[in-house]
Amino acid sequence: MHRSDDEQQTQGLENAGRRSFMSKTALLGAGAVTAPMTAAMFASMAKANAAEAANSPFRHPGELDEYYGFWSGGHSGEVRILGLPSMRELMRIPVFNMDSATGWGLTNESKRIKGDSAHLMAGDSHHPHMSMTDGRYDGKYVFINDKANSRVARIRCDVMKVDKMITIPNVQAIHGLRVQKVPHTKYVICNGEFEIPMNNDGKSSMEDVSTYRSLFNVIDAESMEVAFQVMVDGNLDNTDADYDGKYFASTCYNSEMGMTLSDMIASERDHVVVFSLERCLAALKAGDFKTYNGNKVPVLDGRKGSKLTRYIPVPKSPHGMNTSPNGEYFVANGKLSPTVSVISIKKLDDLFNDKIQPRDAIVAEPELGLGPLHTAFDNRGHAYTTLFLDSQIVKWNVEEAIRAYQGEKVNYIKQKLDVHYQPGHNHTSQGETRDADGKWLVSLCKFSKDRFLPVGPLRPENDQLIDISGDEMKLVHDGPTYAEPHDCIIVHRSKLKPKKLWTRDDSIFADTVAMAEKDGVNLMADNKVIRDGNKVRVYMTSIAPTFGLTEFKVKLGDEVTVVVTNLDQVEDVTHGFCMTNHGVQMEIGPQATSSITFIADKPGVQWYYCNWFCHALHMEMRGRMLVEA
Ligand code: K7E
Ligand code: RUQ
Ligand code: CUA
Repeated sequence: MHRSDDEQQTQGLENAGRRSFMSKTALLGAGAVTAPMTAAMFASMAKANAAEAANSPFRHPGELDEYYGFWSGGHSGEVRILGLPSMRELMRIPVFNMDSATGWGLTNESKRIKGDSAHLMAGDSHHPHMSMTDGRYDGKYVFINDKANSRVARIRCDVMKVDKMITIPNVQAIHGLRVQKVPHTKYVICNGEFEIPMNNDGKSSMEDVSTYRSLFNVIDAESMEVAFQVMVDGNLDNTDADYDGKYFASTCYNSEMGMTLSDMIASERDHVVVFSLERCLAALKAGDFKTYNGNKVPVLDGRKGSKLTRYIPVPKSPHGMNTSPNGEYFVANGKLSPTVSVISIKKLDDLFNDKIQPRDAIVAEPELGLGPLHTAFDNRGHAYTTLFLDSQIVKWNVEEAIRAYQGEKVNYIKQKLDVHYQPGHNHTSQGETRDADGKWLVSLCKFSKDRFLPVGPLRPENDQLIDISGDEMKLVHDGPTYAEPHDCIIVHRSKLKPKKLWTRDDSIFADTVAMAEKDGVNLMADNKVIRDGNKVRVYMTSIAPTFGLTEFKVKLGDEVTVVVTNLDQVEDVTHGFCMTNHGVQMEIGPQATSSITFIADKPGVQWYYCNWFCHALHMEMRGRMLVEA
């Protein structure tokens, strides 16, 4: 599947392209023009340079990026923030993983947020998507799924930390996730991928596969509770929402309900399920639902023949689902078929009112190449589809594909660009919103093979940046990344206003503040040890380069909770708290409170220290826990 045949030649060409690109930019920077030129030559060159400079991937030291990228960390379980177009990694947000730098998964605050899954330290994040208002990013939240443990988490973009996480009942493996785009993100939608018996209690038959179901999940974005689920035929893969606030669509790759690979790909067609939000809400209101597995989540019946859904047959095993930013089309990507299926959203009212047949909603099925997985869009009517097997991005014109489907002779394919190698998702700058701007495309390639220095059998992936602002796609940057960015979004920096300091009323540590109040402790001033049976609560402040307590005493076997409040008001002065030899570490941001609980199971002197570099005397920022045997 690797393109070893012509790869050397391809790489040579690209290196040449890249060199000339850099030298041109360098020339522009130096302002040097060596050969005499006519005014016309100069004007045309200046224009070309200006266009290139306007979309340059280079950011010089101290220059800020134009976009935030939110990257899934795949089975690392995290989310990463990149700056684009430099592709510099700016931050990591621990989500479903455990993180020793910040104490995510260890602190009491993170355990409360993780709730019933506080004990899980692993995850598989795929699809980060930002909340929207009227089809545009609103900078409030980023939602992400955990395929491994069937969870959904919410990142608060003012502090870039997770503030809610839920485990979805009645399903296994949450895969595709998107948000309602219009009128605003009231709901987050996501797919249960692996079909399971309803109920899955080990008492109902596990042999009779006909009882297995997948559910579509609709989550309230504010409360982060499951509003309702919809039972479907077949499993579900990826999903997206329209720009009218009416429909959601999901791909299904195993309509056969096969339990083995060969069974799963047996039939020639699978389908796209379209959900009517209005009809689902009406059924919910009418009490037209059942519950399963002993929980109260309402499950609507959206199987074939239901008025809540429509099933549109498409070539077998579709994967990605992408809505065009003009709100006209759902595009289902063929994966095993070389085609994508373009569904006209305008025709869905007629489909739901039984005025047309399901296949009548398809307005184009262009043949693009081998292994189409995901499609992104610019603001000029083009679509960009990843071809996993061909290791290419194909740029095509949507309206021309529709004309070709109607029988007109038109070549809708504009360009195929080699990428390195095997791309899954791709994403354009703001391309899943009305603000699609057609400037950048990122191709998330699963393999990097010969593109970087070898680092052992496990290789990085390759996130490639492509300039799509001109007529031709140009590859401008190779970005090695750690396992495994499935998906990303590219958000203009004007949409986000992150805080520089924490505010004391933050909900993330509100419960810890309440605990201190109950103990009569003023977190902003007091340094106190409170004993409550064999539970000891140690409250201390921090201000560079000292902790408010340089020693405290406990008894062997005590359960110790250390609560640190960082009084520093200086931007960027984060402290840490690490108890040596206890696996205890956490971050305390400026003006934040963090807490961590552990058993004092080692007698004698136990040093604690600050593990976030904060001051010239950072090494001296430490104290002793004296543990009496
Ligand atoms: Cu295509 Cu999980 Cu979005 Cu991977 S999925 S690539
Ligand atoms: S997946 S694009 Cu390899 Cu998890 Cu598919
Ligand atoms: Cu405080 Cu380092």
